[in-house]
Amino acid sequence: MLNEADLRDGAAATDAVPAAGALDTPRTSRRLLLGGSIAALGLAAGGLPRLSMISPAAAQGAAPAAAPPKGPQPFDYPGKDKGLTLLGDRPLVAETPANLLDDDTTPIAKFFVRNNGQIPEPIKDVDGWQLKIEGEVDKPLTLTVKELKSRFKAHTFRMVLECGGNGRSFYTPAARGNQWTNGGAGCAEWTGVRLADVLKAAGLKASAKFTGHYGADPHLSGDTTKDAVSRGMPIEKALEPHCLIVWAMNGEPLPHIHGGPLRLVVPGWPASLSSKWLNRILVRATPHDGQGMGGTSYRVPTVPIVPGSNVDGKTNFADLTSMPVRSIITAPANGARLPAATREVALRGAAWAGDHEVAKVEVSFDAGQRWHAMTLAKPKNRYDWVRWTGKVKLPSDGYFELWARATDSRGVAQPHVATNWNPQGYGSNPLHRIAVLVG
Ligand SMILES: Nc1nc2c(c(=O)[nH]1)N[C@H]1C(S)=C(S)[C@@H](COP(=O)(O)O)O[C@H]1N2
Ligand SMILES: [Mo]
Repeated sequence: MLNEADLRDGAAATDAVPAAGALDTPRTSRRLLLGGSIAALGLAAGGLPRLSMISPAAAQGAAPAAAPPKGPQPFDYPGKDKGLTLLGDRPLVAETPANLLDDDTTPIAKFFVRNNGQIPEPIKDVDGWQLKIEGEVDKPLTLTVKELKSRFKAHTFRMVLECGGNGRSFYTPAARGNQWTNGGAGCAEWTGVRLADVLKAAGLKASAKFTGHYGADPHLSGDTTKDAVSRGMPIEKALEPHCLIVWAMNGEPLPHIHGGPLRLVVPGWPASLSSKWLNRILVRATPHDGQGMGGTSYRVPTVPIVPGSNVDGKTNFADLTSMPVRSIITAPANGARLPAATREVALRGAAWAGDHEVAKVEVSFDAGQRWHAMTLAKPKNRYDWVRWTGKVKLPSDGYFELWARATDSRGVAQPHVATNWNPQGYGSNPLHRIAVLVG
């Protein structure tokens, strides 16, 4: 039963440190460094990443303090941009700061990394890598990458891949898991064959209602009886023409860290469905029960719960399917200092909306009192993100926050604060906020 104490506990938990095991997260650094001005807005501090880039002291010309005691850790990995933020090293997880998502197509070097288990040994015989299709099919198949390439038609689509937990750090109280800001997403050109074509080649039985996906990465503990992650979806989603089994990313062989030789790309839904190092698809009559299915994993309340509640997800919870609408400002960067007397500020960004389309993107420089429409570019194909551009005209020099808000094709906009709190923090999409200082 709900009582006042529950509510107070929830509020008190606001300052809880992130889940054990997480490194120093952006959330932590925000808590240490945010000034009073953000609190005065009455919004969760989590809404504004790394505002500390403009501290009052720095603005007054004081030398910036030596490295803050805690803060985002740079990501040092072969082929990856050092500007990515390390969220955890066991398993290896890194997100892309919004200003590094300024390319129309996210370069591999800037693409976020999320692992649940250990990273498998590099694979030498890429063409010989095998994928099994089993379960509720007439003819179970074992296909090598070479056979996939020769037997089926290849397609290339530019599509967003987004972690189900993207935006998690904006929840109050903190939800369990990697404290993503908005950087658990990227948009790449994926080349491969349609999952539907491969499933049809195996022959779906009338009982084929769900899939279960398996990859070759060992469980974090090394326990060989467990999978690192193994998620699945309804067959209708699997049969969508944009669901691909891919071997190339941005025209290059799929990098090992992104699941090469072979991965699934299930666009619009949590990226945990997009199995890396893909070696088996099980077609099922019943919902999949692998690692990462059930309970509070990738599941959200169908009846909103009190933030901070300790629930098991067994009742009034459903799998997160379409990701919610989200926009990001990719230029200027949060913390940018613009020359004195700058009035017109050119903005660039991206927006996407899971299974839906982006209908509009607006920006406010006065904390949402007035909104200004941005211009949307045409996406290349379904599930591509929308790149947007526009300007705002600032009234004076000084400190401004720029807020971006996207609305999807159903008329659902990003909320001002993360909503529908759940224990593992899925589906958090408050509007994106950056700060700039003019003069
Ligand atoms: N085999 C395997 N596939 C996986 C994962 C994993 O841990 N193992 N993580 C999933 C999750 S939770 C995400 S968000 C995406 C991340 O893909 P990326 O590392 O290529 O960005 O991969 C998904 N596929
Ligand atoms: Mo994820």
